[in-house]
Amino acid sequence: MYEDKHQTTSTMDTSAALMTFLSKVGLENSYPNKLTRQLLLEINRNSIYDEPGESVKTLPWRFLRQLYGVNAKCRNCRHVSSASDDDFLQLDDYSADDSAECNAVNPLDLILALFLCADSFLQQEMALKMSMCQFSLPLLLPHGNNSQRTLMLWALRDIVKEWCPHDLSQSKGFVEENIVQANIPLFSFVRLKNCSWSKSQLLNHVLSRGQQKCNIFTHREMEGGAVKREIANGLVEVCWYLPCGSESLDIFPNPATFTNLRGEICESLKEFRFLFQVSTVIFVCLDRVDEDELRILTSLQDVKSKLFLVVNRNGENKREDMMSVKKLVEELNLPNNRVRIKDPKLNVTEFSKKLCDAIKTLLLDVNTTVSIANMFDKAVELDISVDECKGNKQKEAAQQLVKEIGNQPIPVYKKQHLPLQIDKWKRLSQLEMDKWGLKENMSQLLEEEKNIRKVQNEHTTSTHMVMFSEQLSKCSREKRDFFLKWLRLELNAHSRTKLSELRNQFKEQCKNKDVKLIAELDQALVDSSLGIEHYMREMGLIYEFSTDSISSPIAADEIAHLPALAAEMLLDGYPLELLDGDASNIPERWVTDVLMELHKKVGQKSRLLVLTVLGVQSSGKSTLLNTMFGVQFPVSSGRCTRGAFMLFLKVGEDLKSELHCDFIVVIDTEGLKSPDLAQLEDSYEHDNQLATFVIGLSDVTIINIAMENATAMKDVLQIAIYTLLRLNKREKKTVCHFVHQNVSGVSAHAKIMTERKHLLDQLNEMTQIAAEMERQHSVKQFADVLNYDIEKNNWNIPGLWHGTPPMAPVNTGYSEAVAHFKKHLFQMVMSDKCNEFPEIPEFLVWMRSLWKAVKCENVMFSFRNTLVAHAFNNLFKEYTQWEWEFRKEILSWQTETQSEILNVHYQSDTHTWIMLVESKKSEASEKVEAEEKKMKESLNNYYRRKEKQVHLIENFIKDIFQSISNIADEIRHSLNTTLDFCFTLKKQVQEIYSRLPIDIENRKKSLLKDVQHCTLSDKQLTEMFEEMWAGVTHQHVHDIESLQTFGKVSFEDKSDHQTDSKNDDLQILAETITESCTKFVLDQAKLNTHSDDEFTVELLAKIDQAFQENGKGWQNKFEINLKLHICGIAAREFLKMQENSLQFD
Ligand SMILES: Nc1nc2c(ncn2[C@@H]2O[C@H](COP(=O)(O)OP(=O)(O)O)[C@@H](O)[C@H]2O)c(=O)[nH]1
Ligand SMILES: [Mg+2]
Repeated sequence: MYEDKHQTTSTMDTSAALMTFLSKVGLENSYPNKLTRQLLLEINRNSIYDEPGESVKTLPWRFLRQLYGVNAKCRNCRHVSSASDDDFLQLDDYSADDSAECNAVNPLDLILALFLCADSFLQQEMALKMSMCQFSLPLLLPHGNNSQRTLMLWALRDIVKEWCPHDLSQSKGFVEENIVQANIPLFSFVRLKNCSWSKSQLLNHVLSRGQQKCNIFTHREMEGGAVKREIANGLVEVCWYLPCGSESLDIFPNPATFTNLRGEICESLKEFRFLFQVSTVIFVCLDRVDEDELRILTSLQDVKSKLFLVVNRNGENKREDMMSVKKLVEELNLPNNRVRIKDPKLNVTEFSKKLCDAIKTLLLDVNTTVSIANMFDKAVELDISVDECKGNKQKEAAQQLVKEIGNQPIPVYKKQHLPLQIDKWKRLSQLEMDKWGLKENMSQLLEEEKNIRKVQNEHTTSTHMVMFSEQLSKCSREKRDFFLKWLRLELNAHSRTKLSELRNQFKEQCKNKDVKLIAELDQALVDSSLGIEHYMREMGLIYEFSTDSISSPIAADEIAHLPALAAEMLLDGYPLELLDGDASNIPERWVTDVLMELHKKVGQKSRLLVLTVLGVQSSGKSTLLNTMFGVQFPVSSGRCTRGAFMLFLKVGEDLKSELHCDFIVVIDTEGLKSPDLAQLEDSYEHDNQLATFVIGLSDVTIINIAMENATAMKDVLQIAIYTLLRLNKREKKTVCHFVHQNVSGVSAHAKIMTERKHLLDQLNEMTQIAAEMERQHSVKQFADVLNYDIEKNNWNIPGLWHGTPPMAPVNTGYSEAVAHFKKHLFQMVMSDKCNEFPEIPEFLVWMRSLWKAVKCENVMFSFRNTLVAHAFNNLFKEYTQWEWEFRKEILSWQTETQSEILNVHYQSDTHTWIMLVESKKSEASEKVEAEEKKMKESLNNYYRRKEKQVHLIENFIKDIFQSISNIADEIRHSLNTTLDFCFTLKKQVQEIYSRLPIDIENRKKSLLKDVQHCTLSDKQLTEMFEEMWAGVTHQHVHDIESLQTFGKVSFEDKSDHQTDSKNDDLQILAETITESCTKFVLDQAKLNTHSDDEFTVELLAKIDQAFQENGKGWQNKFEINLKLHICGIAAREFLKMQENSLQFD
């Protein structure tokens, strides 16, 4: 009875106190749960300039922003007026002190208020960032649902920790687990009314023994800690002790959970009861025991095994106090080792050691462990609400999906359920690239490509994909968010064991330097990862390959609606995969349509500033972006997803005009190969391609360098510069910032400067070589290609952790350096007054053409760096010369032979020709063989010349020999075809000539028949005869004339139609067709991808189509003339192009 009354009044008091506090800090309108993470992702003045505000109402926002930048200083709640408090002796002015007090805020109150105002997703993110700062987190939140205390299970769901228990440390193993799911002993700390020490401070002392002192719990000695708490009593906080595996650093060999109840137990009986039930041991801190407390404690069950008293012998009435403690101990029959008494002679640090030893002993014979997830039922039983409900539809859907994966290995599962992204898609990308190289037969490539597209289109969508896209498209936005979050959690949990095992092996092998195994493990890591991004990728591919005739269970209109869905998700802050790094391919249609939808959704206001980060894998790129922008790119120690992901961050109204853009697009890249892997594969293609593409795409590129891998970065940069030079398309240069990780600001400035100069010198030198190769004489240095200033664009960022993880908090130096970098980066963008950023449609055009160009430059990407490329280029120049001689030789032989064949007397019999052609064919084959041999000889000789740095390109020699053989094969094939063609032609001509006399005779007869029945003048007769004669001869012989004579002057229709107006119309038609076809010819000539035959067929088809579209009503002659005219133009353009390309090479 007493308890209930007590609780009701206190509930009323506290909710009034809560509202007062919320309005004091300006959060009254955000309560309950109205703040979203989207609010914090906006780029605005406040998010860039982190300055204390004027009023106490700015505190929550500043806290959140700093927390988003994982700055552990965020708990120092200061605003301008509190910061300027002075400490003058104010003996007689007590009122001034009061007003300062009423404007001050206890950090714990602020954190609690923010948790109460945040929505489920923001709560999770706050918890995640707080745990990175090693802050305690709320476990039981007072004033939650209907003023109830709430168990914060959902809010902690996202936290994953790694630790190394000592029994595993021998095997170098570690445990990686979702912290709410881990079964760990739980130690709770509570206090009685009379307790003269800060148990939070005591706990901090205990937990940071062994390492630097850290303030896990806020306490009275901290900044703002002395301010009276207004709402936070009844809050239960939680933190974890996790061993790192080192005996000298770890205070306990195994993990342990610690909770801390704020306020005395009498005021929070429910919380206390809950803790008592779930804890392994509960530590009660006290000076003395009051009567009602005695009653509460003695009424508990099983108290002997759970209770531990921590007594401070300190008060004025020491004797009396100790008597009350003694009474309690006797009543509970508590053994001696369950009581620790602090002597006034000991200070807190010394006492914490004793307590630490006691806990260690307790840990040794623990037999009850508990996970937070398992507290659910206990909470419900005790009438404590939980922040996630049972029977949540989205959770069930996600669980169902993951359950169905079952024990299948992930690679097998992916093949079955996400088939579009497996080999075919990869092959398609390879085909695309081969098309630009000179590797294989074009028509074969095109055919294969067509087939793959067809197969991809006909794939029936797997049941899991149907389920996935239904959950995304049929639910409300909030439900969708929940589904995706659950799915991510479930998938991570599902693959965690396997992945962490692989990662462990990977780390081991990196030490052993077994490169082959390393590469295998790297591939296994990629194959075994499964995340939301794989489902999203599949969704994109379903769209990419869909045509109107689809046979998938997802209906056509639903597929059509996918881009809108993805655009919505982009605006909600989900990343979009731009470049699929597993397949090195971009689903262009998908990306284009998604971004165009987004463009529509934002009312066509979509100027984009693109910012990219580039660096070796696991060099902290994602961590850097997450810290800078408060985003959540996946962070892990081994690479799982490859490629580039883009995120859209809105720019606030206050900055749009200064930044000249509406969105900041942040692109995170997979990371270039680590040196371990680079040794193995001599193919640098993928890295170089990725780097060039993202640098070319971005306005700002951050080059992330950890000292140990600067060389790898340098190599990639060179190739990127080279390619960018070659592409030479954009007027505006990408701004380039170098971020040096793990370098503190003060460390030997001079030495660092020398190193940077050295790096820049090398880059300059390479740029010069590249510029020389590309004959771009205006380019003299690195800064001519990328916008870079050695003084201004270098940033030092100290190490991420302050101490040894997992107990180390994020180094404040790290977060401040990142915030500083961010501020200056944006200031530099703003200071450039002539910045103009493209809107989405323009960006897309650029992206597509860049990607195409990057694919064309494929050859370039196989080089490690510019020196190699240079050496190769020199060889290539000579190679082209040899090839040209080869072709020239064959061509002149061919022309000669052709005319020889055509000139054979037409009456010779077929047999003679066949003999002739056969002998010519074998002559051709000998000719080609001889030339091939000559060319290979030249190559051999080249490799014997030392001055050409041939040692750099030794590993290419096999390929080049092969490509000479390929050329020979190709020429042989084409020669044979030409000879066959000659033969056919000759045969046709023969037939025409043999038919000619009969033909003339027939026509003559019919003409005479006509003449007999009509009266025509002589002139008319002559004309008719002429026409007939022309008809007979022209029809057959025309096509033998050389094309060179056609298309030199503008087209004139020589056929005569009935009327002038008809002639005018035809002239216009002819000009239109000529114009459109010439454009087509020029485009094709530039691309230079088709063989001549293929191209001519295509061109003629195009002309035919144009004729068809314009009806009929002209003579065949007109059609033929126009075709000849256009083919003449085409022939000359191609010749010109070939000459150019020879000159260029
Ligand atoms: N020691 C240390 N670890 C870091 C630093 N930056 C990031 N990490 C850790 O390195 C791992 C890989 O980081 P991540 O950001 O995923 O690297 P990415 O592959 O380049 O994106 C993570 O476990 C990070 O916590 C750093 O400066 N020092
Ligand atoms: Mg990353």
